[in-house]
Amino acid sequence: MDSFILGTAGHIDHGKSALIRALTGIEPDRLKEEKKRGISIVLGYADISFPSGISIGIVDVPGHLKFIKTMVSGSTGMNGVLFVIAADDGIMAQTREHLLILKLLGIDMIIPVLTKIDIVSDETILIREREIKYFLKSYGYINSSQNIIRVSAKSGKGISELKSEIEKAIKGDNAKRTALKSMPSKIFLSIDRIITLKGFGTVLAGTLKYGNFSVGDEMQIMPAGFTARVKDMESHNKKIPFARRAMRISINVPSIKKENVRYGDVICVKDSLIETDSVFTRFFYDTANKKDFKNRTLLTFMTGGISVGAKGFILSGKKRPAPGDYAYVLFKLQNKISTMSGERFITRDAGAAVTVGGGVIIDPFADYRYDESKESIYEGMLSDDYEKSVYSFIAAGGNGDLKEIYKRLNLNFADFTSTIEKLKKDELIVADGKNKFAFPREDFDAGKSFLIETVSGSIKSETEKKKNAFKNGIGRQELCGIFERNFNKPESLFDILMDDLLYRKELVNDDGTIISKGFENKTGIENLPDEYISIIKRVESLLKTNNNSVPDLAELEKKAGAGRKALNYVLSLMIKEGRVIKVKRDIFYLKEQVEDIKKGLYDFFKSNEKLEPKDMKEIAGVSRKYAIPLLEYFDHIEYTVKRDNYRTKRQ
Ligand SMILES: Nc1nc2c(ncn2[C@@H]2O[C@H](COP(=O)(O)OP(=O)(O)OP(=O)(O)O)[C@@H](O)[C@H]2O)c(=O)[nH]1
Ligand SMILES: [Mg+2]
Repeated sequence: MDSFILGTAGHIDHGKSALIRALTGIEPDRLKEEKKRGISIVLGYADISFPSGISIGIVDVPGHLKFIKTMVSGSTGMNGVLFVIAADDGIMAQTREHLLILKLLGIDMIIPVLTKIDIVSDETILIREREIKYFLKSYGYINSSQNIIRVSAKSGKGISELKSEIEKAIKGDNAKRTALKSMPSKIFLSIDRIITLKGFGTVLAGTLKYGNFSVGDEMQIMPAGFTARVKDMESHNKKIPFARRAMRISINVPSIKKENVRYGDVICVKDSLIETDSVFTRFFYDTANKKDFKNRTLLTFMTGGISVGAKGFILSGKKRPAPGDYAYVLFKLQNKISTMSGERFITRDAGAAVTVGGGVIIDPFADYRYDESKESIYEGMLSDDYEKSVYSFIAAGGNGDLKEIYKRLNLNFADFTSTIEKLKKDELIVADGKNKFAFPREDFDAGKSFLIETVSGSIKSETEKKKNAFKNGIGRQELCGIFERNFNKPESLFDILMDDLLYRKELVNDDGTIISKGFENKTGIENLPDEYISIIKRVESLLKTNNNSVPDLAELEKKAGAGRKALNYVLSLMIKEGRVIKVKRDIFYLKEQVEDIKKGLYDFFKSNEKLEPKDMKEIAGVSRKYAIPLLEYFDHIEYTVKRDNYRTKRQ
């Protein structure tokens, strides 16, 4: 079976199903009711083999106005279409609407077929052919040299000619697809049949639009999120071990309950798709509309097999697109769906009676604001060249979360990862070491300058700096806040930038405060303004006043005549320079005091093995209030080891 799905399209009763019957010998109208009423209601399936060995799947759609939804869902997986017009009627309402839908779905391979030629005159045939050529051209199907195939399903006339035309089209399509390098897509199947078979359980069917997989693989059903192993698989009633793109398949997943699956749910690889209720699109507002497109109009949004209420928010340029205009539109959906970039959609009016437009999903979850200057990036997101599309997703302005970006575009994980590596190597993007976040090179460079300038701007002149010792830099958190507010980029970029700047020593992290390069030597005590120097002097003398029974922090604050903030700042500088040692949260000693005590301990251990609290009291000449913190401090610096209620010297 070759990877090609041929579909039908055209007005009701124009002979679509009869044509499939004549081509394949298979009856596409299986339902009793279809036979009784003589119309198609659901999608019909058939397949056909050609003498050359090619064999393909066929999907027959109903033409009735009421079943447009079915027509849309059937058409999304089609690679080519037999576009059927009955010679007696000519172009009718659903001839137009189906062609518009095919155009919006991006299906450009159509074979026009004029049916029922047995009941009209040769002259009528010529008139119809002229009408059809003109009509196809008006929808942009401009290949006017293309043959319109004349057939009669009744007499069989033209059927063999049609067969060779189909074979030619498939070969052309295959050549085109091999030429495109954008083939490594992820698995995507929109469910169009849900069946329970006695003894087998749930069977889900649809056209495998992209990717390929095998029996035994784990699949996920989105947006519900259930995962299951594929137990068995069939295509055209034959068991198959392996499914390829564009095959019609049904898969047996006994572990999934039928009632948990909805039409239009998507089968994919686990964690490869997002769920969303807001999609960013390029929208075509059909020429046949009478009025301009109104913002926030309630519409029916159809993609794959899904049909959901939606409001369109016009993002781009002209406020109200006129009939025939393209516009960037954000659709807010009433329910969550799963889809991906590049998927097509149709919008009908709220009652779903008329197709008003449709287009292509650029990003199924835009986490950035629309920006007119980025339109070429938005178009790049749809590029067939996946290096370009991955880059464009990163450059669109979101938070750079690569896992989320992967879930939004149609590229399998391995190719996505290698594309990221390639873009990094080409210096088009910058990512963190673990490839969690990535940003375009320009944003990275601009962000770097912004941070360097912000930090150096915070350190004004030497005199100003001296006036306010705390403004010697910016706390990392505060700097991040300034970055997010003024540079309009997310924290993830800030973190990558900061790591890089610190690694290259363009900025310096001074105990959580970010300071400029070259300033690291100017934060020392000798550069402090005089009032701080005097606080330092007072602290030093206060710590010495009562031998080793030093004042605690509260007392220091009282006696040094400095605020808590200034005192803490001064103490942190003294600790950094090694002049003061923090023995406990609120107990500080001068370095020489600690050294004296240590010397006392050294002498003590010459003739003793066990050090008890009473010994420390004696050595340091202090009460229990200080002895215990001092003992713990010496444990902490690994000079002593605690055992039960005494200490020994660490060997
Ligand atoms: N004389 C003649 N009758 C045809 C031909 N093709 C189809 N018909 C008849 O036209 C009627 C409709 O044919 P279908 O094939 O059911 O039409 P359809 O396009 O599938 O209709 P829907 O699926 O309901 O949209 C049937 O009675 C067919 O027998 C033909 O080439 N010649
Ligand atoms: Mg039919």
